[in-house]
Amino acid sequence: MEIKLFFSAVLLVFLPFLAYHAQAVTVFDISKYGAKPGGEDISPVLAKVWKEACEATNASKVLIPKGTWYLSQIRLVGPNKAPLELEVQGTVEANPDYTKLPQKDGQWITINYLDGFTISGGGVFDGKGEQAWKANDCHKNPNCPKLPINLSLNFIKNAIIKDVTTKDSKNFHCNCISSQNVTFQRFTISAPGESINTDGIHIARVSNVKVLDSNIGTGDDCISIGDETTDLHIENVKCGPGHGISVGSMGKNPAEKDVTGITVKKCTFTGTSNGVRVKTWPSAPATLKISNLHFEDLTMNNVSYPVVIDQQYCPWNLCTKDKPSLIQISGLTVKNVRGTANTKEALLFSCSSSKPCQNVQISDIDLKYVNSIPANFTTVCENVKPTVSGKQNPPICPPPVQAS
Ligand SMILES: *C1O[C@H](CO)[C@@H](O)[C@H](O)[C@H]1NC(C)=O
Ligand SMILES: *[C@@H]1O[C@H](CO)[C@@H](O)[C@H](O)[C@H]1NC(C)=O
Ligand SMILES: *[C@@H]1O[C@H](CO)[C@@H](O)[C@H](O)[C@H]1NC(C)=O
Ligand SMILES: *[C@@H]1O[C@H](CO)[C@@H](O)[C@H](O)[C@H]1NC(C)=O
Ligand SMILES: *[C@@H]1O[C@H](CO)[C@@H](O)[C@H](O)[C@H]1NC(C)=O
Repeated sequence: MEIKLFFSAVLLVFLPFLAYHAQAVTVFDISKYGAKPGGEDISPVLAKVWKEACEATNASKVLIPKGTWYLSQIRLVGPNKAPLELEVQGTVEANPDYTKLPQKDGQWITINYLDGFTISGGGVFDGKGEQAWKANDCHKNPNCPKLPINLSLNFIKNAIIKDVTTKDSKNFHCNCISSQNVTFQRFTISAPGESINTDGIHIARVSNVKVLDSNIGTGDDCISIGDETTDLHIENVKCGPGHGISVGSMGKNPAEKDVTGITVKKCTFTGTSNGVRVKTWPSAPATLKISNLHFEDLTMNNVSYPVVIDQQYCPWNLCTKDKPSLIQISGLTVKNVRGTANTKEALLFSCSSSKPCQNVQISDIDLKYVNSIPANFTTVCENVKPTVSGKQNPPICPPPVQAS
């Protein structure tokens, strides 16, 4: 009886181990299913093997081997029945002419409704964006042509995106929307600084997302964070060129939901216009709360504005500033920020007059002006009373200078 029990226990402990080893990963190598490198569109073959891989009841892998592959456009949609990996060893190229996408209002590569998904392989998604940037004036023209996103991940759970590069996307390089438990690791994004509106990763309506050990250089925000984001952890990311890591812009849509739990840690910003930034529009209807933001151990190399809370965000005069933002920011810690800045107002805390920032703690700020320290290197503080400790270079929220 006792011995039987013992053996059952042993079996229980080892069963998962045996099952793991019995399951071979089925590999769908697109080159073995008729895809050819060079100019021929791989999307029909990729769509076909993707369907099979999703149906597989054992773990499977879709492999895009070494070589240069042309992909017109694709939607890789689940559900998947077992863990599924997309291994990209080669370079996958888009058509340089974005008007040639078969689905005009679609993205280049859309990946939806997967649970237990991995992208890996060390390969490159090359969005061939150069022509499209010239057409892009969306930052100032509401009727601008809508450009495709490079890699659009939506409704993804328990996923890892690692060791891939996206290059010269026509618009946002990558978005990750309505997803849970997604880790981006060693994810490289590159586009020239002059490319317009090519946010590196746009993240919104997600929980438990991590961006780790990644290198992001682009023409807009390295990472932009939209509403309904909870528990986002960004660590060891190098950002530049670009506009930094931004929460928002927020406020224009009354349905926007709260953002909470954003950590940006051990990141380096080089030659960017901002480091970390929160931006909300004035005279805008949304009343969401933005809370628990932790910006710590950040290195700035010649950054214009290393830390920015801008509740009067109004670029290109696209708004009026007569009414304050209705968005409450609270629970902000800014800790151990060092390096160099190239504007005199290196730190900007411009909170809303209707919802002053609450529970703000600032410690160990050690920034130098990139050339020499001008007498008025300072912090702008509006509607905020932070708790300050440690180093204060520049002075944090100094009292206004008395007119003599
Ligand atoms: C490429 O960028 C555009 C930007 O609009 C985005 O909408 C689209 O989802 C992206 N495609 C992929 C595959 O990310
Ligand atoms: C799928 O896994 C089962 C065990 O779970 C195994 O018996 C079977 O051979 C596997 N099939 C393939 C195609 O690998
Ligand atoms: C998150 O996803 C990873 C990768 O699929 C998985 O190993 C891990 O168990 C998931 N975590 C949770 C809390 O579900
Ligand atoms: C700092 O950046 C500015 C542009 O933002 C540039 O003009 C300047 O040369 C840079 N200085 C150094 C020392 O890199
Ligand atoms: C800071 O000092 C410079 C001269 O060094 C001056 O041109 C500038 O107007 C000053 N800025 C402010 C905000 O006082």
